[in-house]
Amino acid sequence: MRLFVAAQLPVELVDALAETSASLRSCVSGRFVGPDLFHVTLAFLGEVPAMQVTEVASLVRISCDGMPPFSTTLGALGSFGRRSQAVLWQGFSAGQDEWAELARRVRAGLDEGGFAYDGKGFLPHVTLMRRANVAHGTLPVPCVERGVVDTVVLYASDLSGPRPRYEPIECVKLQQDG
Ligand code: 2AM
Repeated sequence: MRLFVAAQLPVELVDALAETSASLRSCVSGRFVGPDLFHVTLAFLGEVPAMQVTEVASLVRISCDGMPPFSTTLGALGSFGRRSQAVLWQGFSAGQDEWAELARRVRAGLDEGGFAYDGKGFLPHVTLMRRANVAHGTLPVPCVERGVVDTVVLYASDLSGPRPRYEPIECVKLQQDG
C-alpha cells in the first residue's frame, strides 16, 4: 500500500484554504486539489507491504504520545518545482516549532521501526494545486486563519482513479501527557 502520514486540518483552516483556492481559479491554470483532500504531509513512506501496515500504524500512534494539540496560522503562498508546472501551496506563519516537532516525532518513530520515508527536509505546507502555471502574473493574497491541529492520520493513497483517494488507516488524537 502507498502510505503517508499527515496532519488533518481543522475546519476553520480548510475553509480559509478553500477560499484561497477559489481566488486562484481566476488567475492560475493547473489541477486543483479538492478541499476534502487538504492535509499537511509529515512523512511520505510510499509502498509498504500490506502485512506491515499495522506496525506502521502503531509506530505513528506511539510517536504522537504526549504531543499536545497546537495552534497554527496560515501564511504565504509558495511553490515547488518548475514555474510552468509547479506545486502551489500555502504555508504557515505561526506554529512552526510545533510543526517541526510533530514531523520529527513521526519520522523518529518510523526510523525506530526501520521504515524508510522521503527524507526531504520538512516544510509544513498544504498543496492547493499541482501542475500550476505560476510563470506569469501575480498571485492573489491568501486567506489567513488560525486553528488548532489535533489529529494525525496514517493514510493509504489510491492513485488508480481519476483523482487521488486517501483512505484513513489510523487516526491519532494529539493529547497532552497526564
Ligand atoms: P505534498 O505534501 O507536497 O502535497 C500523498 O502523495 C502526499 O504525500 C502528497 O500530499 C504529497 O505532496 C506528499 N509527498 C511527499 N513526498 C512525496 C513523494 N516523494 N512522492 C509523492 N508524494 C509525496
